[in-house]
Amino acid sequence: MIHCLVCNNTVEPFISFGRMPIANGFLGSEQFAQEYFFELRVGHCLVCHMVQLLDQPDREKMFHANYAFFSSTSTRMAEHFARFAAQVKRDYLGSADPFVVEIGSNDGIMLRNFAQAGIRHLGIEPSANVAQVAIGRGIQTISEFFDQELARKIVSKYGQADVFLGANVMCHIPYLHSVIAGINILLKPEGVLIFEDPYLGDILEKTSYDQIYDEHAFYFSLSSLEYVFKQHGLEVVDVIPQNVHGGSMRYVIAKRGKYPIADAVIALREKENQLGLHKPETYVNLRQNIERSRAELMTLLRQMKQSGKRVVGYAATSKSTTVINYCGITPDLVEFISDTTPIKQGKYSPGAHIPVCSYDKFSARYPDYALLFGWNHAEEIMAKERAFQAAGGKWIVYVPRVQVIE
Ligand code: DWN
Ligand code: SAH
Ligand code: ZN
Repeated sequence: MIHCLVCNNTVEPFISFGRMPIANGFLGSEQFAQEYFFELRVGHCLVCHMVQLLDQPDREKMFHANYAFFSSTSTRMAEHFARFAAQVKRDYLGSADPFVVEIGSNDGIMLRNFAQAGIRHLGIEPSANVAQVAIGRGIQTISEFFDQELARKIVSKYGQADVFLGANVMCHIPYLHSVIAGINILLKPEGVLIFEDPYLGDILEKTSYDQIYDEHAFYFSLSSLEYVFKQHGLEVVDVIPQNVHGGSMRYVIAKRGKYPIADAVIALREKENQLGLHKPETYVNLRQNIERSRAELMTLLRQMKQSGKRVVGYAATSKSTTVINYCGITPDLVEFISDTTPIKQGKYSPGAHIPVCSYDKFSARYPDYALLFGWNHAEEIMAKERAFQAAGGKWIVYVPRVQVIE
């Protein structure tokens, strides 16, 4: 029996993706023999309805001084976080000398907007290499894992915060209760927690199963989060859907009774009921959709190979590790993956060991098809790759369904 990370009741497994490597574990050939694997399994809690991983590698195996994801690789995401910061400044930083804390601040993509405005801020980023990039940009950052204990130390050194931020990080931390207890200690009585993560409703609607990988311990919905926050005397006061990372939700959380509850919260509760997020059959349905998606993608890739077409991967995302290893995509089907991140180039993809190459290799000799592993950045990527399409190149995408885009 597996116990829920949130409420300790029984979690019902609904899919296993099999043996998986670390999603961001790009590696050299000399490391192949020692590569780490675990079983990627997901379940749904029958009581609090939190969807979660059943096994997660130790945090130090995922977040360390060679972490491969640098947030600022997407210009659209930089714009998104500039808007996010501007809204926070407008709505929540009215006090005399406001203080903003962000966990998972990475290379400073969000906090740079506060640093540039001279606002007191602190980033908490355990992956030392990306934290160092932020520090180099003049963003105050400490390289540690956030939890309740660290929250106490921060308060004694810097005082309490007006706003506590997290983008694509809350869902990464299995010890959620310690994180929320820490946030409660850190926030001023009128302070707010604002965070965003991929939204479970979007994953179900789009079969975007590649959001499921080691770093993502949780797949949040409003209802599962309301269950958790209630236990800590907090409540969700607003929800704002975000058109990033394939469909995210931004949640605004405050101490109980401090802010009015927005109509959007009531509406989303109702929508989640209709979507059946609390029903086990919803997850059986997701599993069937995932299996269908795999079959269609593999049929397509095998057809390409048989007809002698060149297929190359575009963007060596964390998400691609799940797709590649679950579907069984091998270097004979996808020649290499083009990616703009220097630390990934010259290495091999986790598990399947498809070579990761610089962007130049893609543009020097366009393939017939580019398999878009960065489908969440489709707008940004397709806009800058018009020459590829003009030369007859076609895109393969698999979210929300497997299709070729000419
Ligand atoms: O939650 C997480 C999100 C925020 O970021 C983390 N757990 C890890 C990471 O997930 P991801 O790797 O799936 O993120 P992205 O933003 O979908 O992918 C970024 C990758 O795509 C980078 O390796 C850079 C590459 N890329 C590229 O080669 N050309 C990206 C763009 C926009 C491009 O034009
Ligand atoms: N906020 C950025 C980065 C998301 S990637 C963005 O949206 O682009 C997730 C980040 O969370 C990684 O940089 C990772 O090192 C960090 N992280 C993981 N566990 C953490 C913890 N316990 N406390 C703070 N940051 C954490
Ligand atoms: Zn539970």
